[in-house]
Amino acid sequence: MSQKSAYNVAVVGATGAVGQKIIELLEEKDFPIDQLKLLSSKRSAGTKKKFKQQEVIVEEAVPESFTGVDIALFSAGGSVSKKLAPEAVKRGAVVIDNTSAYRMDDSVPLVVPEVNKADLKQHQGIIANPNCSTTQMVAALKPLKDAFGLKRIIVSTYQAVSGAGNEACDELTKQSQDHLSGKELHAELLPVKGDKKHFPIAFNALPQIDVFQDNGYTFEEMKMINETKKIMHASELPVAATCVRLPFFTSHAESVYIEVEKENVTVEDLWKQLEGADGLVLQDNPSEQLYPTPLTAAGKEEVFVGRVRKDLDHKNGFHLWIVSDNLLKGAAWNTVQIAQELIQNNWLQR
Ligand code: L14
Repeated sequence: MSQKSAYNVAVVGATGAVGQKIIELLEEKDFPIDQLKLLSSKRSAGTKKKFKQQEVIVEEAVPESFTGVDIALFSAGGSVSKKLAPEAVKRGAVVIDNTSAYRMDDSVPLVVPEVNKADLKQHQGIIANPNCSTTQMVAALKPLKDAFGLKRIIVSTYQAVSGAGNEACDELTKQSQDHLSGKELHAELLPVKGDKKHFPIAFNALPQIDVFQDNGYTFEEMKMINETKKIMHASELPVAATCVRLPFFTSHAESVYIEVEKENVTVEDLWKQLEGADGLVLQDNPSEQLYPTPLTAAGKEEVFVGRVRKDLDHKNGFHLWIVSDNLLKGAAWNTVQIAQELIQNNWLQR
């Protein structure tokens, strides 16, 4: 494929929470599109979407949908990606996949452009977009790792409901209304669609995101652990994670503890690295009560960092608070950024 001026782009999962954001970003960023194909399950096919004043009708995603497609952006769940991403690649498309289906596959680059964009060069047709909680954490820690080295990471997350999709948002709304009008709460979806039990998310906190693994960690926690090591090219880096769902709609927040390798590092040293780093915004001033929150980060592309403190007992330890819109940098924006990088660097070709 020689360098084109416009590309045929398919969005798989076009009616989902992430798919919708991808469509908006493609328009907002004036992505060089020749034809846009919006694809979904059979159930959602026929839905009408707007793109650049034009109506686009969502079609059912089938293997033949990818004929002539240059770039396919998948966010319709892991099983759809497993089934259809190879079909898209077979037909010449480059796939950027937003699910966990291929992330830990050795032949698949797992990329946050601010951290490891050179890994894109090695792609063999499929590129994986990391888990939302992982993406914002590695984006914030990258300049610190480069300047001071990292000895360990311990993270606890405070995650928004929209990560689990539009249905989960509806569940939070309904439960909130029911609670405020004194009714009993019904939980059918969260913590995980299809798991044995469900608990209310409204006015609650759920220490389970995705399914449990044999080691007692949830899959979301293991994704954060394994993906962080892969993206940072640091297979030996100790990482521990606890992932918690809270009752708000947008942006994940994270309390992150790190130990740096370099001695005598100060909070000011960390600020200096974070300030002006690619894709980061430092919001850290206790005297002004300045720090990021899920609401202030919602709708923004950047990763916000605040509450930088030195640990009181471990001389190399620091605490940070990292917040970003889970549907943007955590998903749709990182996906579109990867597509932009592929084009700009002429890396679409295999
Ligand atoms: O791995 O439920 O990309 O919030 C990220 C969002 C898994 C589910 C992923 C959620 C998903 C998660």
